[in-house]
Amino acid sequence: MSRKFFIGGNWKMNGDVAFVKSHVNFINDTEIPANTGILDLDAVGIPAPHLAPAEVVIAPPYIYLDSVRKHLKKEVGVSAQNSYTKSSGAYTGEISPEQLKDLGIEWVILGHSERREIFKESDEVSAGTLSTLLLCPPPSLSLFFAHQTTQFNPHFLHPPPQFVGEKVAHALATGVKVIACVGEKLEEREANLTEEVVFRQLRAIADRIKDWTHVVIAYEPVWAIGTGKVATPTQAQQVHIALRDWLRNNVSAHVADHTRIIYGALPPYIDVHLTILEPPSISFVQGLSTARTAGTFVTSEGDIDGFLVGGACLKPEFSDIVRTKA
Ligand code: 3PY
Repeated sequence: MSRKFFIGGNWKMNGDVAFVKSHVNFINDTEIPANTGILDLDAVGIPAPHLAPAEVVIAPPYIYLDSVRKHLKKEVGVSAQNSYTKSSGAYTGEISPEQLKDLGIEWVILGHSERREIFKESDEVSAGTLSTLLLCPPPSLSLFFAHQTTQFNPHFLHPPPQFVGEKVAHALATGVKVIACVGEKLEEREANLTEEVVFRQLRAIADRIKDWTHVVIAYEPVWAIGTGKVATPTQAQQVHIALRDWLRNNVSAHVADHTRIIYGALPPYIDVHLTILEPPSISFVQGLSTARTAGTFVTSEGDIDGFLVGGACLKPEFSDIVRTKA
C-alpha cells in the first residue's frame, strides 16, 4: 500500500517577520528530490516501506500565512493551525476556512491537543458567553453555572469532541484539507483509555464527513508533547494500527488503506533521524545509531506515514528533509 509520506511542520505560536523571511528562503533554496522520504533508510540498513516522495506542509501562525504562501514555493503546502465552523460573521478572533482558501492556504490543523487542552475546543457548550463566564466567573455565579450546566449537559465535565468534528467537516466542505489531531492524556493512557479516547475523537469526525481523501490523521499522545516523556515507536505503532483498524471497521477498507496516519510528539532524538530523510552522506554517520532507533517509528509495521513536527520544525533539521542531495 503506497501512501505518500507526509511531513508537517507546526510552528505553533513561534516566529516573527524576520524568521518567516529566512525560513521561507531556506526552504525555497532546497529541492524536494523525487526519491526522498524514507527510501534512504535503506541505505542505513532499515527496510523501507515508504518509497514515495514526501509531501511537505508548514503551518505558521495566522498572521504570517499570507506572506508565507506568497513567498514559499508551490510544491510545499501551507497550513493554518486552526479554523472555525462558520464561513463569516460575528466571531471575533476567529478565521474561516473560506478565508484560508481566499489566501490560497491548502491545509488546516484541527483538534490539536493544545487547542483541546488550553482552549477547551472539545467543549460542546458552544456559547462563548457560558464558557467565558465559567472561565472567569463572578464567585456567586460559579457554582450556579456549574450546577446548571451539569443539569442540562451530563457531558459537561468530559464533553465529546463535537466541535472538532464540526470544524473538520466545514473545512473539508470548503475545500481546505485537514490534518486532524487525536491523542490521549497521561491519565487516560494510565487508565487504559487510549483507544477509547482516540476512537471517540475519530468518531466525532467520521460522523460528519464522507470523503476522507483530504484528511491526514495526526496521532499526538498529549503526555509526550513537551513533557520530556517519550512514546516508543512500538507505543506509537500500536495506536496507529488501532486507528487504521477503526477506520476499516467503521468507515471502509479503502479509507483505512489510503488515509495517512502521521505521528506527532516526536522525542528530541528524532531531530537526528530527520536528517537522514534525505539521501545519506558522510555527515549522517554521526547520527546513525540514533537514526536506526528512530527509524523504527516508520518501519516497524508501516502504519506511521509521516510526522507532525513541533519545535524541531523551526530548526535547520526540518529543512534537511527537503534539502537537495546535490
Ligand atoms: C509537537 O510535536 O510538539 C506537536 O505538538 C506537533 O504538532
